[in-house]
Amino acid sequence: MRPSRSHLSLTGPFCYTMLHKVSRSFALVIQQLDTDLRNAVCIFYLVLRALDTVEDDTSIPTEVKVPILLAFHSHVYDRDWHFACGTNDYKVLMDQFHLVSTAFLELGKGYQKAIEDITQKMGAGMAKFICKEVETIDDYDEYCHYVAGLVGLGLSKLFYASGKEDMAAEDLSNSMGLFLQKANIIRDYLEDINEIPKSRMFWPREIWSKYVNKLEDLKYEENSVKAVECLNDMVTNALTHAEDCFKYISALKNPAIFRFCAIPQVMAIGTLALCYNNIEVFRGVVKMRRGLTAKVIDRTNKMSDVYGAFYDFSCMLKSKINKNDPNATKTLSRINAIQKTCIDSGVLNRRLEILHNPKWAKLQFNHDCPTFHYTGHHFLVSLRQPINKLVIGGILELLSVSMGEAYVLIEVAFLCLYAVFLLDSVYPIF
Ligand code: D61
Ligand code: MG
Repeated sequence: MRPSRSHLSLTGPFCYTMLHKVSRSFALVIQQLDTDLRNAVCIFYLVLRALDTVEDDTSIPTEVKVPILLAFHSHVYDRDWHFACGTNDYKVLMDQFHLVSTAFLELGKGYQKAIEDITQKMGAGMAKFICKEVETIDDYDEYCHYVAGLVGLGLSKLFYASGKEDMAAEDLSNSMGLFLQKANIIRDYLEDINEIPKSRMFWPREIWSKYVNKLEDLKYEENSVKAVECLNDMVTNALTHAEDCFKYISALKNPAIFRFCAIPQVMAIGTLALCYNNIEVFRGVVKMRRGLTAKVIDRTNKMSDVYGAFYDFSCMLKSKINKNDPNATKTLSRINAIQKTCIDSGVLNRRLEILHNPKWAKLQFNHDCPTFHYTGHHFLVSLRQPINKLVIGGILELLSVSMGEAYVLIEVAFLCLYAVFLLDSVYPIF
């Protein structure tokens, strides 16, 4: 008999190449897990991505699609099963699906069972929502549970099966997925509404109907004010999951698993901060820049980094709240709750001491900018490294300022630097 590893060594290169092609963000974090768990998570990803390719292909008729979604969990055991759909790299994944099944069959039985179970539940949930719209906020949470909360549950099972982690609570695992999925659904409004041949709608009617008559009306220029208010309502809804994410992440023991879980969550709060009050969500693609993404990946290693990043991103979000927004109070109270958790953790003490030093009071600039309000304070909070082009670029992007407005920020940056010399400060970031 051949040793079980030999198959994986044949299909392994395909699976990792495929992973890089179909996942812009997850390939990097999956890659840094330890071997055995890395293979399981990679196959888990590819199986679910294939299932999602079926769900996402709006050209497949419902009566064809639903049975495939329902039976998908059994297709992973069948090396000959094949269904052509999707486009570009997703099409290659579907065409070559037998290589994914082959790799799946090489995994340990514990991993296989966990993947099968989640695939079955996700397929059933997706099938349910093929014929049903996301009406209420409960529907929205239910849909997000199927497509992302279940991934959180499955990953917790895989971590436990690897012997590296304790079993996490189900509701916390679910929240990990909901926070990521909601950030995606918010950011992808335009892409989903413009989907051909049929638009895809995940924003719940219970939220958008407060602002417009049809979800697609949000993209028209004459509804800009309502669109941004609706967007802010959606972001406020997503923020409720942040605290469960802290609980989940802080209980992790293995450093590689920690990074794997923490990095996407930091990116999600970054995406929410970027999208908040930003009309560009309805005009084109709003994404964190590569440089900022690279920094998040590089600097998310321990719990204090997570609290620090959530604190910084929520400061930026807070600085964008317009007091005339119908949900301003609600958004502010959710931000304050997140910041309180970060502060109460105790790991930010050194930073806060420095920031609350009275000498910084002199740096409370209040520039009237058309798209946002900020103070020198917020600006300082976000600087953890020496000022350089990347940092300034990242901050401009996060605050969604155009180059035309940038000079104000750059001026503030230099004033801050100047003040540091004047006041002979030892602020550790400089
Ligand atoms: C820790 C670390 C990663 C986590 C986690 C906890 C909990 C949940 C998740 C990742 C899942 C988050 C999904 C958020 C992104 N949304 C999508 O990709 C949508 O598809 C959902 C169905 C397929 C899910 C596939 C998946 C995703 C991430 C994984 C994974 C499986 C397995 C392991 C690790 C991460 C979205 O896709 C379209 C697109 O954005 O391209 C959609 O169709 O709505
Ligand atoms: Mg999908």
